[in-house]
Amino acid sequence: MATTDRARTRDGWFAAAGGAVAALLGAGLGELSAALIAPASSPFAAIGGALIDAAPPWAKDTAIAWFGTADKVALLTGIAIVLLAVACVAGLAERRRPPVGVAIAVALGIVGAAVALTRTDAGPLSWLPSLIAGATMALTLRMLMRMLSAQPTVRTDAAPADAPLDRPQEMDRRRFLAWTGGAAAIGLVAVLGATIVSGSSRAVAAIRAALRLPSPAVAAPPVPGGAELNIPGLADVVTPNDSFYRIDTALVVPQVDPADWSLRIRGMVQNEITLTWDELVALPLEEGYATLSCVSNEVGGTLIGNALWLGYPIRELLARARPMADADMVLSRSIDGFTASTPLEALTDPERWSILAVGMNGEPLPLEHGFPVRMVVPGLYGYVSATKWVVDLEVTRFDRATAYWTDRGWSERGPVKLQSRIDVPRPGQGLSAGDTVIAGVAWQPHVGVSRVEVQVDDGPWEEATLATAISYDTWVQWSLPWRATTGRHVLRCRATNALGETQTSDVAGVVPDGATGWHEFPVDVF
Ligand SMILES: Nc1nc2c(c(=O)[nH]1)N[C@H]1C(S)=C(S)[C@@H](COP(=O)(O)O)O[C@H]1N2
Ligand SMILES: [Mo]
Repeated sequence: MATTDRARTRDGWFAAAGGAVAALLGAGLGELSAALIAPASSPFAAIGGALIDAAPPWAKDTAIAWFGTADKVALLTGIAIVLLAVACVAGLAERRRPPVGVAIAVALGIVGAAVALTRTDAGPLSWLPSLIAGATMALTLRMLMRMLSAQPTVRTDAAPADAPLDRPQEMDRRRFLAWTGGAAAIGLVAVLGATIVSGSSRAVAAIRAALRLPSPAVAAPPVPGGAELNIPGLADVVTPNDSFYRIDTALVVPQVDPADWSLRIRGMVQNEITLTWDELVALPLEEGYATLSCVSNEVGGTLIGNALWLGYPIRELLARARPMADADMVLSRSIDGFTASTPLEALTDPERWSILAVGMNGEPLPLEHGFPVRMVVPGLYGYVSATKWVVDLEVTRFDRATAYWTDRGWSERGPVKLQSRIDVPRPGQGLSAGDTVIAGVAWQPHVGVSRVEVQVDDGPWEEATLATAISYDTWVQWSLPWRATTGRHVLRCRATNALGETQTSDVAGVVPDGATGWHEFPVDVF
């Protein structure tokens, strides 16, 4: 009896493993065919993208809070785990009650295909990879489970408990294991192949690497000598591209060849415009520093960076397009369907350096920062202004159109709030008593910062020394010497902007239009 039971549990494990392997093979061939057809049609990317778009705002915040910029890896891992669990269930079901497992596999394929069809960046064949994945999984499952149930596991004759299993049955198990192993190997090779092939959409990376941007007609003045305080642990005043925060809804970074890129300016305009890459870079480009920040940046958070951008003022293009008098918004659209609503006046204002950017810190935009063209609008959070891979500007009205995040509970307008952050010392860091320094950054792009004050415990607010700001469009570093005494101390800071307004102590979360409150935390001095 014991042997029969053992054989039954063992076959249960085999069935679950067979399900998992069938799913691996299906997913592998699905991803591989997607890589060959179009990266955006990857079943994983389509489902992940749909989940991102459907996620309520709190889910987005939690994902960013838990995983930071690894939120996409976490999401894909989550999808893989769920798929694996469903696959194991499908394996068990197919062994017990065929063709239930096959039906589950087919259903997975159909769901994937349906989701892929709804993606805005879907090509005409976007449904195919998911169906290939589902069909492969179904066929593999059927074949493997047939081998597994070729012989009844529960023998009706009363065989002695320790009798060896029948030869033919053992043969079937061996065959099952061999085929399962083979399918797993092919699945892994397919996944590997998909990674390599989709990497060959590195074609665009190669195009970017070979690209030479024109020199600016209007160069940025050099960074003032006193702008970088060079304090270890303090954020660099100019953020290098590879450490610049990245936030977007794109699971697969859009691959846009500049030769195929064009921008349409349309909607409530008297003169619709189409601009190609060659036309854009032939215009007199301007260079300047601007600080970009995310509305999801918590007080003290790091979803902010400052870069040297190269671009062309959007106001010049809008002047050519001639917006109608009653238009008040520009809905910018990315090639992957993301949209942002920017007040028209922020883009036409001669005082605001709103640009179509092509360069970042002396290079073409990195792919994940919007290559070949993105928007940058100093003073507005990224979600209402900084559209990456931008291909369309629709002049419209706030009461006629809403943007991606507005549809998900965020404010339709997002001016950047006055903020300051302590970088040195770190929260919770242990310090030795004596002379040290408190340092950080403060910002309200397009307005500018005039003062930063620091308070230790309940002591007086002390004015920090501001570094030289690069411009009112950038953040500014600050520092204050501190004679640290033994014990636990709470540090806090607050900024005052160029208009004389002091940063509010009122605590607000990031939804719907950006966090407020003072950055404060304890440090232990020994
Ligand atoms: N196409 C596209 N552009 C986008 C987004 C996006 O999801 N898709 N996110 C916006 C948000 S919320 C921010 S904060 C900035 C971030 O730009 P970065 O990733 O270059 O730092 O991009 C903006 N542009
Ligand atoms: Mo953002």
